[in-house]
Amino acid sequence: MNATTETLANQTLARPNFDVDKIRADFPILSREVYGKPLVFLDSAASAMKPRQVVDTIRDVYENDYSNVHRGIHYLSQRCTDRFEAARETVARFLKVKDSDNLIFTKGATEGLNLVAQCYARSTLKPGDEILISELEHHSNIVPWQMVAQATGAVIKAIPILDDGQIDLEAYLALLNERTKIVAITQVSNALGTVTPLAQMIPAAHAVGAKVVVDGCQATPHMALDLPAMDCDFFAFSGHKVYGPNGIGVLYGKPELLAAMPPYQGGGEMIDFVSITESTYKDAPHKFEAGTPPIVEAIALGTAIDYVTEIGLEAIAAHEHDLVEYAMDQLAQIPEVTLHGTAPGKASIVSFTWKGAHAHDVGTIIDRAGVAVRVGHHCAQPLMDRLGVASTARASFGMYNTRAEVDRLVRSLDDVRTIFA
Ligand code: C6P
Repeated sequence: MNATTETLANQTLARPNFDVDKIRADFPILSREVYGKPLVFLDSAASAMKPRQVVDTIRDVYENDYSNVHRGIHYLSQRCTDRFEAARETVARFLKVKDSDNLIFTKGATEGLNLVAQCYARSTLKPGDEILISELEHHSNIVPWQMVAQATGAVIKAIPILDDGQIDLEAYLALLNERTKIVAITQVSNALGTVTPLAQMIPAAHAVGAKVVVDGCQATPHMALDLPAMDCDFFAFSGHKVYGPNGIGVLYGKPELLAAMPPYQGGGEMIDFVSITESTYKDAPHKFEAGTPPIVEAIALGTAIDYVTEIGLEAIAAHEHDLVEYAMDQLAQIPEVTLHGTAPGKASIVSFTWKGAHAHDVGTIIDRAGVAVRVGHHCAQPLMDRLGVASTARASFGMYNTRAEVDRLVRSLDDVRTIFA
């Protein structure tokens, strides 16, 4: 590291109301050591750590208010139902969705995307209809569409990317036609951090009559969202990436689409009336929430959202943007490193390979220095093919990371150089 970058590393960023030390104090796990070294956790894109407030909510519900929801007339059932539905309202405010009935609790983004594929696409697509998905997609936004295409005779087409990891907008616009029925697109690439140009993509899809399914998994922790302004038809995310528990996620759908969609799971609490041979269903969201839902997880997701909202998504985005820029600058100075994904305005993720070393070796070596990154294909094999690599090392930042931790990452790579020299 040269003198200039060292000075930069020690700068305290002028962000009123954003106190990274105070935030870190809420995440006890960040103070632990691994292999006798202080942990540097750079794997929040896989799953973010949980603040004490979220853990406290989980304990509080189980110790004080726990019961099944929507089923009981007794005090605790009503109390727990109120907290569960209050969490849905919190998610609605977070996404700026007016009516929380348009929000379905799922177990994560994967379930949300599969729900759209099975309940919406499967009953509406015809042979020859086209589904557009981008080369950036996570497998959760690829495989469900393949399953639907196989079942309906629809055809999947890829929206190409440019070499820096941006969507090739021109190619996308050229792909759209009257056969395009679904555009399924991530808002932020989990492997590269690219932010996709939804403001241009969504109106263009609507202009040919297609519905747009947004995978918001990597966006919700990093940027303020306004779904009505975005005008997507469906939007899915996972609670565990936005500092909430795992086992809970949310699917948003436009009301007219949810109303027309059949449920894909039957069971308790999604029905109005059941006889031995047939049933009628409740309205959304309940018709898509068969069985006992992840009650405590949903309530604690509400706490996680309150937590990030209090800090402010704009402040979080600015802090993480600084970390990404700083990390990209530092890593670009290392001759053995190739950065993958250099699109402007990237969110929170830096992917790289090391000349002559497999990403798994890089990850294993720096892990011994206490630095946790994800290595592999990041559940984005078509993207790896497009980049011409088998795998990358990925550092992903949360609001609790610091420039000093980026420096630890960079220093830990000296060990890779030593071993592979
Ligand atoms: N990506 C990562 O390390 P689930 O597993 O349902 O919570 O989320 C799936 C998913 C869908 N879309 C995107 C863009 C994602 O990043 C993920 C999860 C993690 O990148 C784990 S594979």
